[in-house]
Amino acid sequence: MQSSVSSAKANANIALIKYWGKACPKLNIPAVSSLSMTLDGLSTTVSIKKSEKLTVAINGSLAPDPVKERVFRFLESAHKHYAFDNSFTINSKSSIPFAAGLASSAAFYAALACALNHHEGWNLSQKELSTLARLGSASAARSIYAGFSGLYGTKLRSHEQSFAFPIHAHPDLDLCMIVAIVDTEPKAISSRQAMVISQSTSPFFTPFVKHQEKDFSKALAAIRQGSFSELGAVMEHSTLKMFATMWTAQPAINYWQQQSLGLINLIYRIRQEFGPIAYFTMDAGPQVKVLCQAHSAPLIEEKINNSGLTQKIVTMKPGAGSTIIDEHLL
Ligand code: 2P0
Repeated sequence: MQSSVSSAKANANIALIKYWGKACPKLNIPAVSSLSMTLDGLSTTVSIKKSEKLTVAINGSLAPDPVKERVFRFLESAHKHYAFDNSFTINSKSSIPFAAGLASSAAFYAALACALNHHEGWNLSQKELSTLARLGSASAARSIYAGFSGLYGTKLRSHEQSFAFPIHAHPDLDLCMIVAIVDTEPKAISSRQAMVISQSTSPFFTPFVKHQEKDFSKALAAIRQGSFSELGAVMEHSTLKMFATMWTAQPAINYWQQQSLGLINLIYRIRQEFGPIAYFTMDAGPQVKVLCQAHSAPLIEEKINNSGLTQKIVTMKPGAGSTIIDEHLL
């Protein structure tokens, strides 16, 4: 008998207010609330079907053991909340470079959660789906939703309470994210490991957590009210506080490259010359992401292209949430 296949697609998201550290590693509950933009154009498709034992393939090749092990742990964890036979063949295809700070795990686990829900006929709401995706990768909870979304972390320690929710952006914002690719080699240290080291050794981690709710509320209000410069300013502030916890960890963690700093200085120069039209953020990798409004994008793209600091740039609008598709990889 042939087993049925379920497939889903999800877009990556970039945090404007950063998730860093865990309140509960077992349930993968973030130490802080975070907020992000789901991107149109960096996507992952996942197909699943039942099998005797777990196999995981990414872009046509069997996944390395640590990746497969992590999928196995996600399925075990999901099994504690939903009854199902958790052995699958999983194939995925992605346009996102793996482990380069471009949210490849967010898109993967959002798509996997969505496919699993469909395959098992659980009929989960988007809110429930976000908690399921969070068990795989906390940032994946945010990729369930289109456009902008928030994810509750903080001291809430129950699986059901750490969920993502959609944020309705003011139409005047018309935001774009310019992703400036500096280097797509996989990172030397995973964000999961880097979080543990920052949380357990940086003297700046506690202040980072303490200030997060204020940043989160500020960003939420700025998105709803359409205040671009307030959103950009608090995004940069959140980004730099997250990196402060990495640089002051023991051992110190650094994802930045020379070009990353060059691009950040370029953004400062653009603001000096043209006013508050561009703000940067970065994640666990050297790429620089620039938040701007659609009408300013061509000017900023030109400045970045002329800097000679990037391999390529991709400009993205807010994208769709995770969804079931008919294009199967199995
Ligand atoms: C974020 N990052 O908010 C932050 C900012 C990277 C820097 O979420 O351990 O892959 O799987 O929950 O979600 C990357 O970490 O970590 C991340 P896990 P995840 O987007």
